[in-house]
Amino acid sequence: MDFLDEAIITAKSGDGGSGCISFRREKYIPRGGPDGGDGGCGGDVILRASAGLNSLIAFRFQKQFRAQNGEPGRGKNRTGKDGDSVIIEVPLGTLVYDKDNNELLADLVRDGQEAIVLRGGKGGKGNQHFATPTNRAPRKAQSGFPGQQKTLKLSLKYLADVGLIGLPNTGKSTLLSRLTMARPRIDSYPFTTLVPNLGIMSLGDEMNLTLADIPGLIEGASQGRGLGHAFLKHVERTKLLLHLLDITYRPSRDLLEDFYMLSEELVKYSSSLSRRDRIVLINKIDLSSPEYRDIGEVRRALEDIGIESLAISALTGEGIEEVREAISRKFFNEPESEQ
Ligand SMILES: Nc1nc2c(ncn2[C@@H]2O[C@H](COP(=O)(O)OP(=O)(O)OP(=O)(O)O)[C@@H](O)[C@H]2O)c(=O)[nH]1
Ligand SMILES: [Mg+2]
Repeated sequence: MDFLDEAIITAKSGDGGSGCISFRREKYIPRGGPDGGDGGCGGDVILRASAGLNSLIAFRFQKQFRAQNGEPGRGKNRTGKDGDSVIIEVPLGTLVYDKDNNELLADLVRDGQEAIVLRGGKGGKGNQHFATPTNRAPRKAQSGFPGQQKTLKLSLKYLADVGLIGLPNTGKSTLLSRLTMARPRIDSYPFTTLVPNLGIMSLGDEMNLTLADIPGLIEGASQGRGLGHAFLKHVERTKLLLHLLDITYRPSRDLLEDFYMLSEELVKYSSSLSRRDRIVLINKIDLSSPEYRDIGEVRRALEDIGIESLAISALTGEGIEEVREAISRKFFNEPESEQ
């Protein structure tokens, strides 16, 4: 599976080059003064967010990064060359922690955003700096300062505007492919989606929203059942959740029960996520039949608890325009809710 959202790497910034001890030697100047240049600075370790990446998979293979050391200073007051920094590209939404103390070092959210997580050591001073009236020929220079080394924990948490959640097989991936250009795998068995998918939904001029489709959740996900709730973190930074209910799913049971069951799993995961703005989408209405619960009734019950719902068919496209409008309203028309 070419997806990974947690990785541990080690990184070291470059050591500074040492300062130089040297004296001027020129024709006709018998005893030249000190001219030892400074050492170059060691390179930094820089993390840079790149919109072209969507997984930390590269770090399964490469786990060690090292910036270049600075070069030593030289005679004639020449400063040593600075070491090259190492730039580590990560997907947008990558959080960088110091693994040893769990301190958050950076949260990279914009394309091209950079964070220097380890600074290179400074170069040592050459003997040109140590001349004094009483010691005009100092045989002394500083050695370079060492770089730093850290074990870093990278944790990817997608930055999506809208998250798609629901039990397995409810049609989340089908809906993502309806609303965006993404073409995730869709199949008639549960747990088709094993890793999150992202898609961009265009709402006219320059108004794009990112949608995240995550693997299906089941009762007990918070205790690790099914694929567990490990992927819920990828919808944690969304503003809106689309919660899919499948009218054909477990027809002997109650659609509302499915709704409450998954809501309960959200509460167990994070209370702030469980309070996130949510629209319920009752999917697969093209298969409506009297054996399934009356959709109108379900919608009224949801309305009673203040939850907006829509009846749709992700397969035929019925109701999809209303979904777009509802999403668009949440993002572009509604005044900010005071949460
Ligand atoms: N009849 C009908 N079938 C649908 C509809 N939406 C999705 N399906 C079918 O339901 C099955 C599951 O769809 P997916 O989109 O893979 O569902 P999912 O929620 O992403 O499933 P997981 O990734 O396994 O959690 C597929 O066979 C789809 O073709 C719909 O509106 N009507
Ligand atoms: Mg899916």
